[in-house]
Amino acid sequence: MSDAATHLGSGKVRELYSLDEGRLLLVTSDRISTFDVVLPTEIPDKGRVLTGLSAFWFAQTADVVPNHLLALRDDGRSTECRRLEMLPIECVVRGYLAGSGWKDYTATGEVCGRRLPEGLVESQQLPEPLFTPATKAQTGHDENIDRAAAIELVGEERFDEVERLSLLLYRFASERAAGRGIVLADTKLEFGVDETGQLVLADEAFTPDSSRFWPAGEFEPGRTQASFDKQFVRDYCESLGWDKTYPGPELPQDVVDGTRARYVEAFERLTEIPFDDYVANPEVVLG
Ligand code: PZK
Repeated sequence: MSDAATHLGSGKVRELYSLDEGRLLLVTSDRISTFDVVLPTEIPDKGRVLTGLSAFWFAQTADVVPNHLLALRDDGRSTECRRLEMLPIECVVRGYLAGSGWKDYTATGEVCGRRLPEGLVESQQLPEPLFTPATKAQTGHDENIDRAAAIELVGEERFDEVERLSLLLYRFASERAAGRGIVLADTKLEFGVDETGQLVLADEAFTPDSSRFWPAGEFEPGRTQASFDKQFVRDYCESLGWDKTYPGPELPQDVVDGTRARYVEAFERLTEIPFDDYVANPEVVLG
């Protein structure tokens, strides 16, 4: 890292630094969270998998929308990014009914002010992908908001633009994932605006931390789906009867190894690049 870098902030598993006036450094750790708690045990290479996948999707979608990626560092876990003015909404797209979308639907029959058909079951594929924006909560959970509330935050023109781009990006990534045995149930995208007023895709894109990845072979509507990446961790935590408050449990070696293998498998299925090739030269994901 540049010795002049100053720490700007921390996500649950990532750190953000300032490199200079126009550039940031985003570092993705090997930390893992489950049930919203960061665990004391790391998953080796998880940060590299997430960084490599994100860079892969940025490269694949560069003709759909410009993105913030400037450079992928040799460590495979840090990226230099353009510094943007971030929009104050999370751009969520849901192709399937899970998480807060399912919860809101069972309570109201709606998600983000959009009425859905009656009788849908948990994890069911929606008639078409839905753009379901949310506010960015500083602490606690993001709150789903309707079109009018999102327009209050970003303006109607920007709203229409991020809705169109988010749906295009989701369709692109979910089609590729489906062909490789992964259901991309939903995803969270973040956009910023550059000095010329252009919309730019930022943050991470189509990683298992920003999206729900489900193994297609086990998909079965009417129940909660297994997570492609975190299921061993969840099952182990459930087996302990842990109350899901801080601090979380240490993970045993077999859970660590199995989970690492699932992250690497997701990387290799989606990119069709051997993970060892990425470690040797991260730029292989840039095409
Ligand atoms: C930015 N975050 C969230 C991510 C954290 C926090 N290109 C950009 N320009 C300006 N700001 C951001 C970005 C990006 N990406 C992203 N907060 C600000 C975040 C990772 C770690 F601590």
